[in-house]
Amino acid sequence: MLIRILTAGAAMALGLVMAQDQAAAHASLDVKTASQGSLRAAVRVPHGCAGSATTVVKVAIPEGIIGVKPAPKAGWTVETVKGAYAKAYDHYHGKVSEGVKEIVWRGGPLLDEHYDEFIFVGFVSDAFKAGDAVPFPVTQDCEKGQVAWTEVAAPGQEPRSLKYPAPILKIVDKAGGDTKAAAASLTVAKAWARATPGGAKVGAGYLDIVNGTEAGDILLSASAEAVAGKTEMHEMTHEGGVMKMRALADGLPVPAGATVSLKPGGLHIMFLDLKGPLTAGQSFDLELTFKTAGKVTVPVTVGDLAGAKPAVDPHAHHH
Ligand SMILES: [Cu+2]
Repeated sequence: MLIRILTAGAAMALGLVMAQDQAAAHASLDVKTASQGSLRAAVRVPHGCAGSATTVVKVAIPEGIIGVKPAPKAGWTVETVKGAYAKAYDHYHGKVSEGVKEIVWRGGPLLDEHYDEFIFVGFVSDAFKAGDAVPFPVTQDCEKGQVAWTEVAAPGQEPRSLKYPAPILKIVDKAGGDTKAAAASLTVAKAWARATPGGAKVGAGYLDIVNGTEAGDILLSASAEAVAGKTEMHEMTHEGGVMKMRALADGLPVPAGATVSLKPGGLHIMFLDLKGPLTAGQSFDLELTFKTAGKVTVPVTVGDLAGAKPAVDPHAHHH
């Protein structure tokens, strides 16, 4: 070993450098987590290949990450390798079954003592669920040599034990991914909406708001721009034997520690000026704004749910 012939001081210095390398040496992504929907990430290249300058950076796009586009980069050319996906994925208003599977930036050289980032955008499809760890294998070609950051931890294996780990993107829930809400432990769950008949201009949505914090909060407003021109919070009241509903103009209070359930026949989210029918199986984003927790976006799934339909349908003669 080289270390044997070094002085103690030099060996210590070398050890220190190696320790710093261990902490920051791997190729990585600048974002650690993402939820379903649009993605922007940059591959970080921290050094060359054993001192040699980097001239090629290749990123393999995992199955299920779709609609990928690289950002051009000064001093580098960029090319993509396209191909068929394993299946067709929902992507905004349609389906996609092929796209970019690899990005190759060529240029530089990026010196070993320098650092750079290589940006791409894409879309996290519904092939992933919260908790998934998605590897983005990266290969660096240098003037001399190559480094392949392509190792993926086997089940039960400690990722930190890998010498050349592939950068990992962790998939998180949309609601849980909202840091403000997550920090305050206010969550929204079980969001669904009823399917609507063709010509209907209104629809109703239901969900649970779980306030795990020690302070009361207020749901101030709701928005579902993808499907409705206007979205309100409504409550049901009995007036002279007739059920009526009323917009909660001052918001919907969510007491500390409480779960407020919006369900058929009671509190609900009202979608007005529908842009089209809500069809069973469809999913759309609902953005809720809380006084304290801030914005929380949840996916709403449309069910036909004939059984959940209240005996009296107040919407039929209200709006
Ligand atoms: Cu209503």
